[in-house]
Amino acid sequence: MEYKNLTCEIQENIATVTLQRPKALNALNQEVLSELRHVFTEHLTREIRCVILTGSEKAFVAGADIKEMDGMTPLQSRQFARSGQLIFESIENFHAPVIAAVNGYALGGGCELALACDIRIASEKAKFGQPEVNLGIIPGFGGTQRLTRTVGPGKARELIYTGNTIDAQEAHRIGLVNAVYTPEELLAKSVEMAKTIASKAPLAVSLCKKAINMGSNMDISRAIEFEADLFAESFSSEDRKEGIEAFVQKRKASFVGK
Ligand code: CO8
Repeated sequence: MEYKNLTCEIQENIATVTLQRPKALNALNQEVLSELRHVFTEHLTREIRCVILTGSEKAFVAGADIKEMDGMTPLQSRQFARSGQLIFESIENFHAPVIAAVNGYALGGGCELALACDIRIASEKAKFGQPEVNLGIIPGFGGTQRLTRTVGPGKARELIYTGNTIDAQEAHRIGLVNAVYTPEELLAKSVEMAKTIASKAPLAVSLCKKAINMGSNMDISRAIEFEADLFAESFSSEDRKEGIEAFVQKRKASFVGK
């Protein structure tokens, strides 16, 4: 598929997906969403060990496309919300970690997209918010749930009810982002983290992601039992044999992802 609204560059086993609709601040219309779905579900293969998702020019994503939403019936808006939610779930459940390198505005659906990623790293210029109440609507791409699970209900309620925008430092303070860098450093620091992740046993990383994602929706006793199941799965891998042998032989492990 030829993408009109994003680019996807792959270097070794790290993919960088850049949203490229700068004239509309990378707002998510149906075409952008469909390209995002394609890249995560069909284009990127099992060889990929980490993905960096970022935006071109001054925005990460300024939200769902307000102009496109304007013409929708309530039923169409529900279908649009639902299809976006399923695409975000495919990012959340992608086999390898996804780092959101938030370069600028991450508002509404843009903040929700960043929340569907495993880790958020922000530029000093990034701005976050759920401004939907300014438009008479609510977050519809998972924001009421993922923001609450990420920063806790107190801060999530404040951001969602007021529609206020916060800067990168405040997003860092409340745990919405892991780190803040200058705009010039953002991608290099994201690649550095991606390379660290990509150097680890890929199946183990993938199972960690599954344990965290699925376990957080279970009660604690079921969740830790689920962790034991996945632990046994990692224990039966070739990479476990290699990792432990390499430790004993005092050499660097070479992982194959099996
Ligand atoms: N949708 C469509 N176009 C947009 C959007 C958007 N979300 N954001 C910006 N644009 C467009 C502008 O209309 C403008 O286009 P044009 O040049 O043709 O007039 C262009 O991008 C540049 O924007 P501005 O001139 O406004 O740039 P500024 O630097 O002055 O302002 C802001 C930047 C503050 C980010 C401002 O553009 C803004 O407030 N944007 C809207 C932010 C917003 O409200 N986002 C939430 C949208 S709702 C949402 O995301 C719901 C998600 C769930 C949907 C569920 C499915 C139904």
